Amino acid sequence: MPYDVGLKDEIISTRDKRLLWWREARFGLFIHWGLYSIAGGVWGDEAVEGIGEWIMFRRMISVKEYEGLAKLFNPENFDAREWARIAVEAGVRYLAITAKHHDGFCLFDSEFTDYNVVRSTPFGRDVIGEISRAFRDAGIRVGFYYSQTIDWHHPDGMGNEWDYDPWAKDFNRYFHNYAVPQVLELIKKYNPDLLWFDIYTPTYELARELREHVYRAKPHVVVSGRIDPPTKSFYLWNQYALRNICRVLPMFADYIQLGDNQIPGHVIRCDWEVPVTHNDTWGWKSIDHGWKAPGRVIQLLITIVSRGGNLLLNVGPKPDGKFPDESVQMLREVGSWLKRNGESIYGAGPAPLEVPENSPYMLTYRPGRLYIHLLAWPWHGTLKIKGAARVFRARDTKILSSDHMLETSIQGEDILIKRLPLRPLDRYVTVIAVDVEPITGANNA
Ligand code: FHN
Repeated sequence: MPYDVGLKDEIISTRDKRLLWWREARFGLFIHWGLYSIAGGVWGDEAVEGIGEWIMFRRMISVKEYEGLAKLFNPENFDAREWARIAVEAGVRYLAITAKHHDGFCLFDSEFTDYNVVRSTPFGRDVIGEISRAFRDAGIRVGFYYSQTIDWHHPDGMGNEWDYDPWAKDFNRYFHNYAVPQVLELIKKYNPDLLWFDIYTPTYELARELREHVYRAKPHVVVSGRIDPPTKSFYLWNQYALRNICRVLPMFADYIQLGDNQIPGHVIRCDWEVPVTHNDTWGWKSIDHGWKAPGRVIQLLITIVSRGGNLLLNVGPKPDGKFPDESVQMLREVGSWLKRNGESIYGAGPAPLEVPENSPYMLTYRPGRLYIHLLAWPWHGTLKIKGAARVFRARDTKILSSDHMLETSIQGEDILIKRLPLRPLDRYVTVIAVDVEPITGANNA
């Protein structure tokens, strides 16, 4: 395909507009659900190590045997409206759900394969269709995960060399005749707000082609970071390059995707997102009990927003169609914290102020307001925000979730927050909101 420079300029110049809702959102829900959820990390009577959705690869299960799981897919308790209700309660603003993961099974009704939920399971319902409607009705933006490169079911897809002869594979054929048409089909049928690609697209040419197709079909759909070619991982996994990441990424995507559970140690001042597991798998694993407590998830959300990113938090529903109880409980707690403190998260970002290492607080900011997230309670009643007086003049200061007003004073370059209550007001993280006026010419970020 000839390189269309005009289209490139158009795609890049419209990025800000596409990302308007995504930048404000800060918190999304990731859902991995598919045939691997039925296996739940166990094959035969053997517990299989590693992330649950990779079980087919780990055990090199033949396509034919794995296909047998489709006959067992009958989630009697699945209710898309219930999922959407939990998501609203959790305070997430967008969704990314696996329309097709690496195992190739489609949770939507595709005209390009019978290996889909409608045509090859006893359930026979269009899961992606039901979820799209339910989440959209609930006011949550809808995104689809689509594995554009790895497909262990398709003879020409990447990754399955135990069933298929690599000498006979034609990846370009898979990409042009199957992956791209399916992505366009998803856009046409369900009108997503976000497309979430994974791993990478193998070459610049194919990544560009996919990006151009998506843009032509729906200019407003946001495209996630892993559409970009594999060189992106050199930058992401090199801590020195990570400092300058915004100079090279994203390429064809709209924003940068950090590695799974990769929390950067510093602010990244361009658009990025990190996918995070609730336990140690994406797809349901009956034997994985490493759940993160709600307080830990809240701290991760604050850390990520304070460094400029979005958190995409994963849930792996069970084969019966229910979210794990631990995830429901965690989402409820995170949501109730956000009800009290969401102003410091949605539409907020990093403060223009360096936070010294090991500080007992993290900062988020929006023009006119600084939010101080307290990680350790200052029992003596006074908190020092290092260097803040160089950057801001403090005005009204209060505990965000209450009308409890606080006092401030200046000590050298620091701002002191005084008269803090005797104990934390929030069982997770108490947030202080300071109305601030920037000091002209100061820049400490
Ligand atoms: O291989 C996948 C994995 O199964 C999962 O979907 C994660 C989510 O970010 N992405 C890939 C690994 O990075």
